[in-house]
Amino acid sequence: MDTEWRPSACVLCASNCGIEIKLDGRRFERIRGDKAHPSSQGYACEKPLRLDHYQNGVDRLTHPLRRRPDGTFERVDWDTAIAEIAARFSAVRDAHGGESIFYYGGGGQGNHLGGSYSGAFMRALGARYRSNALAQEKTGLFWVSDRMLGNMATGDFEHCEVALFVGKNPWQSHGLPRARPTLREIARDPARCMIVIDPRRTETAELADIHLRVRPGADAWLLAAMAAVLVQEDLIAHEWLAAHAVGLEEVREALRPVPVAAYCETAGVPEELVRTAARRVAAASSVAVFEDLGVQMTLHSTLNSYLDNLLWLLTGNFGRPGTNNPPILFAPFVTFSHHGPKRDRVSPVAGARIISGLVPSNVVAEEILTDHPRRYRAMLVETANPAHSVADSKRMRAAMEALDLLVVIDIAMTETARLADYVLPAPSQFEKWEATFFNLEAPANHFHLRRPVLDPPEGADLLPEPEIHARLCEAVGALPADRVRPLREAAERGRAAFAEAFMAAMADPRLARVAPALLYRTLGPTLPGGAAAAASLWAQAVRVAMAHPDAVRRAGIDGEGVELGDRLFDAILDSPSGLVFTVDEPSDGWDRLGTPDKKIHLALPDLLEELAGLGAGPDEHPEYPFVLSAGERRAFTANTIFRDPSWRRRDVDGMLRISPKDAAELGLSGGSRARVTTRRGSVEATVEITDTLQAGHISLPNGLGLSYPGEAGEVTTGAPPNELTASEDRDPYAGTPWHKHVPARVEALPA
Ligand SMILES: Nc1nc2c(c(=O)[nH]1)N[C@H]1C(S)=C(S)[C@@H](COP(=O)(O)OP(=O)(O)OC[C@H]3O[C@@H](n4cnc5c(=O)[nH]c(N)nc54)[C@H](O)[C@@H]3O)O[C@H]1N2
Ligand SMILES: Nc1nc2c(c(=O)[nH]1)N[C@H]1C(S)=C(S)[C@@H](COP(=O)(O)OP(=O)(O)OC[C@H]3O[C@@H](n4cnc5c(=O)[nH]c(N)nc54)[C@H](O)[C@@H]3O)O[C@H]1N2
Ligand code: SF4
Ligand SMILES: [Mo]
Repeated sequence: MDTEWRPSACVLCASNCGIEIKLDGRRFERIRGDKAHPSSQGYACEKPLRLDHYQNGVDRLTHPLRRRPDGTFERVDWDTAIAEIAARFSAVRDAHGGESIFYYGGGGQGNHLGGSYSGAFMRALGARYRSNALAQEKTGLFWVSDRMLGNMATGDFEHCEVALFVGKNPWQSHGLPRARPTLREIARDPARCMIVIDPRRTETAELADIHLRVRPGADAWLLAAMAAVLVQEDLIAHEWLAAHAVGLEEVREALRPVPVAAYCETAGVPEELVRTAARRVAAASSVAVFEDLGVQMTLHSTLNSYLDNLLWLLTGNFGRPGTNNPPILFAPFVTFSHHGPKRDRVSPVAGARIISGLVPSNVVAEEILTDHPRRYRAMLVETANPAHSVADSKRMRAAMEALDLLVVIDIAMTETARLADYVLPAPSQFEKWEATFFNLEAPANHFHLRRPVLDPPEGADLLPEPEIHARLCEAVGALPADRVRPLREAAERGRAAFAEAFMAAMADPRLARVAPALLYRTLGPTLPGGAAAAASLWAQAVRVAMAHPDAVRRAGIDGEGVELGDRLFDAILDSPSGLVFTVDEPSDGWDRLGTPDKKIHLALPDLLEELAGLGAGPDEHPEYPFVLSAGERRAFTANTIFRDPSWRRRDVDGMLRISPKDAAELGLSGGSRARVTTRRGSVEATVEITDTLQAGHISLPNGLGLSYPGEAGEVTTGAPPNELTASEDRDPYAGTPWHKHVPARVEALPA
């Protein structure tokens, strides 16, 4: 056995904890947290111990595949695949315009390096529209934060006095550094306080000082009541707001008439507890907030995000340690443009609002299944499984089948890959250079460029994503050899010569649009240890150094201008466990407000109007008496990153959770089978009776219902949640789905 511990990172959630891996041949023999990782510092939960099921899954792709007319796949070589794909995308562009080519994905939980190259090929084709999973969870919050702050903010849970989790269960889903020790520290300290808003008594709620056990879907009423308590009891940070915010009067006017007692009743939470929570937030020296899918995927989700932001802004919890601060993103995976010229874009068919460059996932099928002249005709999917993960799988499958061309880049034979005309196989995240762009920490932020841990399997014919995109660019003539050569030569002469030549080349828009691929082909080959895939990071390092030179120097990197960026880039190449790349001064967050007047804009008229019009409560559906949360994070879920069901030690087929009262009424016992039916479809599941759920609320986990080769052929384990969801069930502003609020009924099945 190999005795070497190889540094890498866990790829199962956005925390991307540093890990070390010991190999036995190609098998992951042992895995432990990497103490040298600047963010996780040796912490890891139990899930990465099972990463071998990702790395060595039996449905890994080994060769490029092309669909035959009869629907089966045949192997083709890369030259054929690239040439045919380039020709077919070009034909779609010639016939219908580049705008008819759609891109979905670009990064899962831990792999964003490959996606940083995809824009080159898409821009070369003239494609303009894209989407990914962020457009079914975070875009409502992004839109609100963009308008209020011109940026986003992340909570500092290490230093906060009060931690507020809204529809977020970090004990299971993580998302903050060293989640479990951090939660335990807050729970243990009598001077600190944890407030959880969740209909379920989650593992996090068990640790909380205050659990506001909201009725599913009634967060808007609860959050409105909390914000109203701040205004009506005059608990707001007057001086701070006078110095830093505009629009306070409109907000106070909207919150003054809110009937707190009635709204608490609608929300199903005792009024006194709501007041206690609001007063605790107001009294704290610092409050950090994390809102997640529980409010982002339910009714009024964009309004929820707005009210949630108001809670911490009205109490002055921004721009200090322990509060909420805008992180310096190393490679921005989200852009904020509301206060700039690129605002107010909409999708071509449905006219849906494009937020942070993303078309809502829920409208993609609608934008294809139509005879509208501007419909999407071709699609490139990379590191995503939309046929499974987007609402309304049936409709999504029909849409993908209706395309003239579907190309999928993945490592495994997914539900989406099965529908493709071409499937392009990439090495796993442990077989290539990779990085996460989910660097969301402040005041100190980190970046981790991961090295390959092992080679791709012998005999497999795989290409990393940057190489695929560069070849596709070349095949459509977007990387002319006579323009590449001089830059390549400059790179050989050294970084200073390269920087100068590259900046000059960027004046040519045809080269600028393929900049990542150009970097890969020119700077890439000169990087040490085969790190060509890191080339796009050079441009990001230079950008960060130019925009935030003091923060970079505080992280211990010296220099000025481009040279500072160069040194940062070299430090990244030289830090196999990651490094801190920026350190803020406490007040730096204010400089990063993207509003033109550098003030916080409190009043959003359209959302204040929605607030004023909140009805008597979430609608009831007599035929569907339950609210189903379709996609709960549990100990044994990890999106669709693990396809092999045997990675689950417990909850193997993802049980249907239901309250004791409902189970008794329906004649269900633990371990029995039940059918869940919604307006869109029906699935069967094994029952788990638990008093952590309130009556009327049921839940199924996310990521289940994948098919995987078993001894006797393909086996599908558990219920695919999006067989139950409908694409029109979405937020009116952001188009984000109501996965946490699917009207459903349940029946017992015979044993
Ligand atoms: N174990 C595990 N961890 C993961 C993932 C995974 O698949 N498995 N996926 C990762 C990803 S992609 C993401 S986006 C995050 C998501 O992380 P979370 O958002 O924390 O995950 P969920 O369990 O989907 O939803 C959070 C909570 O919302 C609650 N909820 C349901 N309905 C409502 C409601 O009406 N109001 C309120 N306030 N709460 C409600 C649920 O009870 C649940 O506890 O997790 C990441 N981490
Ligand atoms: N009903 C319901 N639906 C949901 C949710 C829910 O709670 N309920 N949650 C939503 C959320 S928050 C999210 S984030 C999405 C997640 O859904 P998706 O965005 O579709 O992504 P994943 O399920 O994470 O799948 C990642 C894909 O990347 C592939 N992959 C892994 N490594 C590599 C690599 O190195 N290169 C390439 N090219 N591919 C690779 C995997 O094989 C897998 O196919 O699901 C959403 N869908
Ligand atoms: S917290 Fe997330 S990234 Fe860290 S080890 Fe667990 S699943 Fe992996
Ligand atoms: Mo997600």
